[in-house]
Amino acid sequence: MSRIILHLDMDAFFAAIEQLDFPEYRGKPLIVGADPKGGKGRGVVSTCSYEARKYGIHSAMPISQAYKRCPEGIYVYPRGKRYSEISKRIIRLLDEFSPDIEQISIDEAFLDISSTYKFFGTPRETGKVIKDRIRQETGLTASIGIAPSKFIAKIASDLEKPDGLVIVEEENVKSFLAPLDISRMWGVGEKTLTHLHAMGIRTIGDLAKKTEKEITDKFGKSGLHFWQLARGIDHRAVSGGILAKSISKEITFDVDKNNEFELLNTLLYLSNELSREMRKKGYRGKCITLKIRLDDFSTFSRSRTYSSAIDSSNLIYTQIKDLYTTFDRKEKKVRLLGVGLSHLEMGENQLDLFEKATQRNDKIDNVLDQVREKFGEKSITRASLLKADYDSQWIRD
Ligand code: TTP
Ligand code: MG
Repeated sequence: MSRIILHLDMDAFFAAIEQLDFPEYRGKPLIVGADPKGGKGRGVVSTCSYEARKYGIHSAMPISQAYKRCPEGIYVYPRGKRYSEISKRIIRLLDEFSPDIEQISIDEAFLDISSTYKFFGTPRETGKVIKDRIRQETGLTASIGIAPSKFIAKIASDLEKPDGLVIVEEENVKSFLAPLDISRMWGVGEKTLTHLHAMGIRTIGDLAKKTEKEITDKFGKSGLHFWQLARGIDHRAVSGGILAKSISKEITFDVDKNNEFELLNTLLYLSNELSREMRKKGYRGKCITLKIRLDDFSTFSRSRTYSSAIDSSNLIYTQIKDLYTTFDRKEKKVRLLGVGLSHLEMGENQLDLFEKATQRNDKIDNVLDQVREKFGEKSITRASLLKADYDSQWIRD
């Protein structure tokens, strides 16, 4: 018997919550993200209301560009705590519809409803009940896709956004996928798109028609997974449960530190540790946070949100170093340093297939992990870490 997988994704999640809490924002172009500072602001758009999308604004766009497109828009900072609170309520509610649930980001989850939909009628009726319950309990709209696999359910939930409900029956899988633009596939970024277009592949159907050899010759083995998805083959199970909110590592020094080299080295170590735990648990995160406590106990955190989720230690360290160097501690000594990732995702690596640099980072990290697991913590480490011996000071978790 075929499976029935439901994918749910909230509509304009952060922006919809702002419009819910502040009625004066409703019906207006609302942008959640960095301060635009009259067009000179740095940072990016987290998300925006559907009214703002009409101006061509989208997640991860530089905030200065968003401002150019819509100076009359309302710009607000994200309120992470509030979004997590609502996310939790939604996930708790979904739990009533199936024991097999997999949360993949703050506003997205898969449910295997194969054996539970009958309690609510048909799969379509189940989708409707879930949408109604979410609206009643939170005042927000969700879009849902229901299909025989995760891949198709995820595409389906996106097709009629906002407030969508799309059902794909087993017998319609091929005809459903064939005409869809290839850019709708998970993991296809801009560079991959160029390669696919060069091969004459514009739709998912075009990709499905290629032979296995054509795909492996061009993309290597990693291309096979995408080729199979295009042919409607996807046996991945809904698993993993409910997502952690954030993962962080921090240390309090025995003696307050002032030396830049030591502080940066500590951040490198923490980035490594964080990356290792993320990869062990299969998490990636979009929002990176630096925590710093000074010798007078004043505590600061500095965060940035990125367009794609990361887990590699090199990427984490590069970003954290940037946050650290732009923080002015006014010559005060440092008592504590912490590195954290939030806006976590699970499951598929959604980065572009051709982002070679990223893949190389991942590979190096995996080798480090394996050697450490086998021979212990001190067996392998980055050259700069060997220069300092901090072991007694590490506080794990
Ligand atoms: P999405 O589900 O990708 O976007 P969305 O819910 O705002 O809009 P849509 O109706 O198209 O689903 O992401 C969920 C939330 O995650 C989003 O509201 C804000 C946050 N986010 C970022 O902070 N940065 C990003 O680059 C993206 C894509 C999302
Ligand atoms: Mg969403």
